[in-house]
Amino acid sequence: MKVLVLGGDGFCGWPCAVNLADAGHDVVIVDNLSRRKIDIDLGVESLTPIATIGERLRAWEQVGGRPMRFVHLDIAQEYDRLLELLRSERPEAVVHFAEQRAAPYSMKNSATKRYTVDNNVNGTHNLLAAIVESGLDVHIVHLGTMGVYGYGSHRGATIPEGYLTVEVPQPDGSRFTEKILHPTDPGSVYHMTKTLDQLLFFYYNKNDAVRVTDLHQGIVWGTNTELTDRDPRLTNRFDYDGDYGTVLNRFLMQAAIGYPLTVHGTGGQTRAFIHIRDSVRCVQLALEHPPARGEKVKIFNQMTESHQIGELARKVAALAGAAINHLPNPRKEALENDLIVDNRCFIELGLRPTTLDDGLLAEVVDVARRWADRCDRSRIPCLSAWTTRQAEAIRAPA
Ligand code: NAD
Ligand code: USQ
Repeated sequence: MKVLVLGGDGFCGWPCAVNLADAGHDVVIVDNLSRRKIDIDLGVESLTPIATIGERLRAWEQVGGRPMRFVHLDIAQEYDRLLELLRSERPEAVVHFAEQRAAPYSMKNSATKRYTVDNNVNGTHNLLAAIVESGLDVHIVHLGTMGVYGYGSHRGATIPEGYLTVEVPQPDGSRFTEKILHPTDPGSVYHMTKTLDQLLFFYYNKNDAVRVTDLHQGIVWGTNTELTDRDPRLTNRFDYDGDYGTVLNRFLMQAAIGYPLTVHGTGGQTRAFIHIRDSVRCVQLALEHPPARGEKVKIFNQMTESHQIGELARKVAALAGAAINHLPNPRKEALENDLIVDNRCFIELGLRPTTLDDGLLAEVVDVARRWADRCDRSRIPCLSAWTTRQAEAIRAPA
């Protein structure tokens, strides 16, 4: 099928695009390369050396991949070009990765908060409005986040796949049951934009019958897939800096260079995880199992394991002989939370998860140690604070 991959030059989008091309789909990558520009602005680089998008596409063809095309376009700012692209390409599906995805970056200052809201909410809304204006029946597969459910206490309850069945007591003592979108509880401006995306999908699905699958993805770890390993120019990015690096990949890189693992607070926070190989597979499964016209938004929890951050640090430390450092937490988040997640939809569609035990050591040795000399240690600390109180705590002498 013809698929537009919005944000297809990014960490999740690039391996997804090559996987879809390899599976025989006709892929057009759409990206404004803003992620590469943010690296330049922040003065950081991916731990792995990454080729330009032009080099990536040439390399993909040279290793025998089905050719992909690239369109440089800002989906949040260039509505008319986006509409024209939909009209000329007439895709059956659009995979939407094109958002500012780092919580710490979104909390740096009012400029990054405003940019994150403008970019993410406008981009998603432009896509929906353009699909309606084009008159096409396009299936949107959107990368959302597990963070929409929030990381307070769920009191031991299992988080369902998007919808919650509630019983509403009436004044006369009777009750009725209703299926509602799970209440949202964002923990950063970035996560808040994802909760707004959910409402946009809900509305356009109700009003215009736009077909949407929203993937509530956990933290993605790992770097490459079998396909991006085929040629060094296909290598995926690996973020380790305090703004864009996510916790498990940061711990792996820190262990590889002998930097004490940066656990925020007690490390009692529990989060959901998924390997990049499984993330790519899930997107393909979602594309190949679209909702029917008129069906409500499909929501899948795209995660395979939950772990407490402190436990994760101990696992990586034991594996690679690293020390652990408990730091003041720059984020305003619960000291501890429970996280029991229903992820049956993907398992029933045939996902066979890559577990931490399968993949951790290979990631430390093959990627983090291999590129250790490219790491700028001064960029490891997380300096983006959620409130002035957190900012004072991280600046206070140890
Ligand atoms: P990324 O920053 O590496 O990739 C995003 C891509 O989108 C970049 O190439 C960027 O240039 C592009 N982009 C951003 N705004 C754009 C715009 N207005 N127009 C066109 N292109 C634009 O991020 P990622 O890690 O690949 O994440 C992709 C998606 O998956 C995001 O929506 C993110 O919220 C979601 N997600 C990521 C993770 C994770 O751990 N990385 C976990 C859960 C969900
Ligand atoms: N943390 C540490 N030490 C670090 C970095 C992070 O203890 O060095 C802690 C944080 O305080 C937090 C947890 O680890 O409690 C997760 O942080 P993270 O940066 O790995 O993940 P997060 O900010 O939640 O964001 C990432 C992606 C985002 C995606 C989200 C999925 O950047 O795009 O939406 O994971 S989820 O976490 O399920 O909401």
